[in-house]
Amino acid sequence: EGDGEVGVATKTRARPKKPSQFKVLMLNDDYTPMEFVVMVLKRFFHMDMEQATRVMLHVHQRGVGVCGIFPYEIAETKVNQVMDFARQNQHPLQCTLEKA
Ligand code: NFA
Repeated sequence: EGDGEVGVATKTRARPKKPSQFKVLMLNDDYTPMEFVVMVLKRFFHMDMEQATRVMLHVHQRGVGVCGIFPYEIAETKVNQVMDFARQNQHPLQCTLEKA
């Protein structure tokens, strides 16, 4: 080909990858107050009171729940923001990432 590459390599190189999406999961614990979890969901995931309460109760009852699905860098930032905010308030609330 014109640039000296083989056809297969050229086509592969030219096609950008679709950015991977990641779920931000919230885990239940016995100590973080329900009101604090609702505040976190409103503050960092832009949920209204009804949505935030529904997700919080889901996590409380089932052990884990999805806060949202984002590109990797945004998902990781959200996890860090939630964990930092929980730590600052001395709550053990945990969030993790999972490939969507
Ligand atoms: N299980 C916590 C309680 O009973 C509430 C909670 C919900 C914590 C969701 C973490 C996540 N206070």
